This record gives sequence, C-alpha cells and structure tokens, in this order.
Amino acid sequence: MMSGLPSVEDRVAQHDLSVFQRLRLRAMLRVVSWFRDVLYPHLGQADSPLKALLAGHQHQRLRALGSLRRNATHPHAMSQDEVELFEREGVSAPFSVLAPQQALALAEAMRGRVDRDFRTANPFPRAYTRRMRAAGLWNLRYAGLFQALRVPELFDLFTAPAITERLASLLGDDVLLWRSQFFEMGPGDGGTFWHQNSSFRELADQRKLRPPAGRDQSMIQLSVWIALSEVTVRNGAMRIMPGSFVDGRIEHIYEFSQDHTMRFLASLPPDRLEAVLRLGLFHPDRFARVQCLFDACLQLLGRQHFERWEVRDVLLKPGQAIIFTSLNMHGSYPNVTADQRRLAAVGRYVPGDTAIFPDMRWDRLPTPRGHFRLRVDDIPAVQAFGRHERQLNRVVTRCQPQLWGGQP
Ligand SMILES: O=C(O)CCC(=O)C(=O)O
Repeated sequence: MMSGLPSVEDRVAQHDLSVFQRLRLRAMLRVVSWFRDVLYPHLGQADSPLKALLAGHQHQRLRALGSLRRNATHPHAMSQDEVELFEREGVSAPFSVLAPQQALALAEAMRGRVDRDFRTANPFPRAYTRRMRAAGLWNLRYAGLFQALRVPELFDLFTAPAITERLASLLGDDVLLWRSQFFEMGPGDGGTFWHQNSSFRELADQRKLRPPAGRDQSMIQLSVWIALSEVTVRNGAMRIMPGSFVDGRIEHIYEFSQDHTMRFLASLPPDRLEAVLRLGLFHPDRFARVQCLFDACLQLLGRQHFERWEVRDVLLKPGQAIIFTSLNMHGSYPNVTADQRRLAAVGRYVPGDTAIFPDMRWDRLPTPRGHFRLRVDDIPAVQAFGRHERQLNRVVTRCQPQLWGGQP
C-alpha cells in the first residue's frame, strides 16, 4: 500500500530542522511526556477515550438505500447484481459519463476559467484568492470548489443520468450534490495520502454532514470521481481498498487527534512521538504531515491492520467514472511523469434526509500560511435526482451562472 512513497523514517532523515525548530521540538516532547507520565496517571484516566474509540467502529455495514433498478425509463440505474457488489465492496465498476474528446475539452475549458472567471466568481474571501495566487496555488484544485453550482457544463456533468440514476439505486429517490471539486496533479506532484472521509470534517470544528440516526457510516455520502484526463499509475491514479468501509476507525482517530491533540500524542509509543511531532509540526508538505498521522494510526491499530484488503488501482480513460464510499480507504499515487497532468472532477452526493452544513456557518480553507474562514451556510446544494420535499437543505434545481457575481 505504500508503493511509490518514501517511508516516515526517510522523510525524517531528509528533513533538516532549524535551531529554533529543534528547540520547539524539544519543548513539545517534554510537554507531551509530562502529560503522559505525570498528569494523566494522576487524573486516573490515561488514554481511555481513545481506547473506547479503538474498541468500536470495526463492524460497519453498507446497505443500499435506493430501490431503483435498471429499467426502460432509467437505463443507467444499477442492476440488482451491481447493487449487491457495491454493498460488498463500496466501489462501483468504471462507467462512461462523457466521450473521451468531450472530457478532454471540458478539462481545457475549466483550466481556461481559473484565472478569468473563477478568480472573481467564487465563494471565497478576496484575501484568500489573493494569498493563493501569490503562493502560486491558484489552480483548479482550489479555484474550482463548488463551481458546479454556476458553470453550466459542470452542472450538466454532475447531474448527468449516467451518474444520478446509478446514485438513485444506492441513495434513494432524493439525491443532492452538496459539493463539487477538482483533483489535479501536475508532473512531480505528490499524491493524496490514504484516508477515510465519510462525514467530511476536514479542517472544520464539526462534521459537515449529519445523517439521520442509524444510517450506515459508509452511506452518509457517496463520491463520484470522473476522469477528465487519461489516468495511469504513473500520472497519479487513485487507489482504493474495496470492502475496507467495514472498519471506520482511521477516520475517528484522525478526528480524535484534532479534538484531543495532547491525549492523542500521549497515547503514541514514545519512540514514534519524535517522528510524528517533527513531521507534523514542521514538514512543509501537507502530504507528509498526513502520512505521519497515518503512520501513528498504524502504531495504534497494528501494522498488519490493512493487509486483509486488496489495493485496487483505478485506471480510467477520459470520461470514465467510479462511485465509491469515502469510508473505503483511498488515496492516490504521486505523478511521476515529466509532462502529464492528471485531472478528476469529483462530486459529493448525499440522500436528501442528510443535513448539509448543519448549524454551521464557517468552514476552514488551508493556505501555506494559516487558515481562512469560508462562509458555508449560504451555499446551496444541487438537486441531482428526484425532489427535495423535506425543507431540510437549501437546494437549487437549475444552474446559477450569476452566483457570486458571475456573468450569466
Ligand atoms: O484524486 C485524488 O488524488 C484523491 C481523491 C480523493 O481523495 C477523494 O475524491 O476523496
């Protein structure tokens, strides 16, 4: 599962610290040791919340919520066999949404909008756009967030029956697209590290999705990953572990580390703590920081934790897509080509009974120098299939070209 990636040990060896960083590291190590050896035993509660977390979330189920099956009116809906395969694996077989030439043309059109249209018609604070441009990070990955709400070609892509009828087989008769985004990787770019992401907490203070009680964690939302370029192992294919949704602990440990950082650090084997702090605090590459967090999870769960799962490389032609549950462990290879850009458009879909951004006004956006707040309570979802009769979420049924000051 780590093929193509440097180990945490190699990263530590390759990453020098300044004198100031060394002093900070020493101080942090002392503080964590004091919490672990003095304070927690004194309080008599050691690492019990983490232990409780590790004892649960290991037997997740995946049951489809939709009854729509392929028929003459819905030729793209899934067959019973396809639904059952999805219930076992949490990932669909690749299917076509666009012809290859259409997918490549869409990629070019979207790149053309980054510095023109997306620069001003976007949901971000102006200072964020300026900072990302100054850092050379104003690209489709950041600039393209939520643009399916207002760009007609994207709106049509994410509401295409090839996608939404399949989703109706899995999610039911009211399907909402709550977020659209791009994952672009240029030559030399690192991949995305292994992760699970069912309720989309990310950098926010709370989860962005609230399903009704009793919903399988794997079915809180489904992602549709659409290739807008050829996707190969060398240019950064996505990798997924079919069936791995049954064990949701990695996502919960990531959340625990956000909410109870000191407890999390104090529960790590002391000989790993220095590597985790060193990379987590000081490594400039976000990918390396997530890798060290993942390595810490493996320390807690046991190194063999993932060996029971097959790792599947998702190789796609332009215009092909897969559906997967984000509770399946997934990530992607680095792009080691000299001249190929790998691009995917990704839609995130929920059943209409899931509250989107519940009681939540602000999300956080990462930049190389700290976070920016993004107001999210006024961002609507797109009705992708059926009707939203619940009044639970703000929903649009048509593309909104004028949103955020865009040109019609
Ligand atoms: O495309 C990638 O590199 C990763 C995509 C991913 O993590 C996701 O769509 O959830």
